[in-house]
Amino acid sequence: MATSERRVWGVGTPRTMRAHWMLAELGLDYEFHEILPRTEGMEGEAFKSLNHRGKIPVFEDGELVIGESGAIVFYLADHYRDRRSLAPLPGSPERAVFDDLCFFTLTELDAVLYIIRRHAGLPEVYGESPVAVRSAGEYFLRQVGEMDRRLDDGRPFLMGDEFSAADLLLETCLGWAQVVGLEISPLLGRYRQSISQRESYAQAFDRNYPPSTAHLRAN
Ligand SMILES: N[C@@H](CCC(=O)N[C@@H](CS)C(=O)NCC(=O)O)C(=O)O
Repeated sequence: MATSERRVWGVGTPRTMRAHWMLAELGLDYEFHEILPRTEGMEGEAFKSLNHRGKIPVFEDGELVIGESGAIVFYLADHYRDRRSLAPLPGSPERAVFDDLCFFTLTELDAVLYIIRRHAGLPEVYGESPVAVRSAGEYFLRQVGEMDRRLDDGRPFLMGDEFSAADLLLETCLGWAQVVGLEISPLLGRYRQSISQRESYAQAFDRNYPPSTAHLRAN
């Protein structure tokens, strides 16, 4: 496939980081557009024709166009598994555990962080709500304890000895939590530290966070 058939729209946020990081883990070439949330980049006709949600990331692979970062991660892991295994085989018990961890991360951690982002970081768009922000922070810290318990047996990664896309999703949430001032446990801090030393992480980080996005780290 020609490089130009794979394309990521969006940089500067934990959600866009997931697409860039998966592509880096798989060693796939692609083009990307440095579109930031709520900027004029999102108003371009080419982007709008692909995406009516007004959200980044958006990912194209030939005729395929998808937007949810979790779906992008799952698609890349499954479609390109011959390059490298980042998720157990669909239908296997291991995959059920993997899916459980990924959906937990997306619905119990990511979605909760976005409450903080909307109601503390973007009050002019979504309204100010200190109660929602405080309660989301407390909820996040309670729920992320589940990941502490899972890693407490000394395993380096959520699925055991091998890095998987579940780690990629969790790390993007842990980094985001720290940016919004939530204090994760020392164990999760060490887990983050070791995962962020991956070469593919550094590559994706450089793409996802060009200097112009430093102020937007948690968008
Ligand atoms: N559930 C979606 C969330 C996408 C999303 O909310 N993206 C943010 C940036 S991280 C965005 O585009 N926000 C624009 C807005 O809400 O105005 C995903 O994980 O991809």
